[in-house]
Amino acid sequence: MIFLRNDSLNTERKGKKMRYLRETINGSNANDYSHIVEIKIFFGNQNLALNKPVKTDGQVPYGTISSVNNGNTNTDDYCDITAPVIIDLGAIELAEKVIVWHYWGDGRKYNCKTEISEDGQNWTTIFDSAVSGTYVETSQGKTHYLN
Ligand SMILES: [Ca+2]
Repeated sequence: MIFLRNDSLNTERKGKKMRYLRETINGSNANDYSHIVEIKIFFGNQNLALNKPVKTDGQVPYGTISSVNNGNTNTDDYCDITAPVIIDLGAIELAEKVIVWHYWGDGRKYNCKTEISEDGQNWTTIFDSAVSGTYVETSQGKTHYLN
């Protein structure tokens, strides 16, 4: 392994190109509801997803869909969805990591899948609880690195 003495020499950053993020939730071990608190998409310290257009083909029985990417990670700032939500960055961007918060107030675990796409047609799965297993929701959210 090579360690560079000067970080400025390391100009090649990791990441993946993406325009869309799709989050699918199928209830939790607490109940059948699918709650999203926040999704952030980072390059460096910039949250590319903040207040970008977000849509769903389903219903939002509780809350407002804008809470998905309004920057507020408080667990009470959630919406309930009946179908996947899609965030549109508006252009293809390089992203280094995605952080997802579902309702985290009581340590529950959601059945969830996170995918990214450049064109909205071809999707790459970056996390699937059916494959990787579920995890306890916390205030820190769940980070998925795009390497
Ligand atoms: Ca929020």
